[in-house]
Amino acid sequence: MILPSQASFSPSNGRLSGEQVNRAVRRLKDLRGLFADEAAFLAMDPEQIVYEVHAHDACGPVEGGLFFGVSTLFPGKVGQEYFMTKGHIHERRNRGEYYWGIEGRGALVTMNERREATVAVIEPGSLHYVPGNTAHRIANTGNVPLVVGACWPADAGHDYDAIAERGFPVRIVEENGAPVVRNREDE
Ligand code: S6P
Ligand code: ZN
Repeated sequence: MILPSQASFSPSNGRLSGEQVNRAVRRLKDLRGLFADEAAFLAMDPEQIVYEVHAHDACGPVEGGLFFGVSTLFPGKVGQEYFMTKGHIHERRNRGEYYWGIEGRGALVTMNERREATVAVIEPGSLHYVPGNTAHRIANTGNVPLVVGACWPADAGHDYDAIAERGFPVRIVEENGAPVVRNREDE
């Protein structure tokens, strides 16, 4: 039996299209307080789009279901800090997730429950497993949009508040034209 396709995915640029694709945008104003350089942040256009997430979430948030998404994070910096996603931990803490690089270059930053961080380079073809109980965010360290695919359990949920107060322990910043990892303890 041939089932109707609900969406299509472009392997070259990651574009998701179809009726059951949800699109969300996050603008600079949605990321207030995340970047180190508050003065630089306030000098920028708050309506500027920082990233978009297209998700095929047709099954709804059911146990055993899966969601598929593509995040497009535009290039840019606030001060010396690269544009990044808000970052979250899954509401159902033990839910993991796969990420893979499609286009552009960036960093995947994770933080476990002991506040230990890892940073991995995302590039076309890189594959990343984010275990459960682990907060995650991506940063665009290049000059072109960073396009990243993701697949996660439909009932995972997103908890932004749990990490908002103290944030991640590291920042991804440009130094002498190249990305480096800066420990926030050194700020
Ligand atoms: C969902 C997955 C991604 C992010 C997206 C935006 O579990 O990790 O689809 O939602 O990259 O990031 P954030 O932190 O704004 O949800
Ligand atoms: Zn996630």
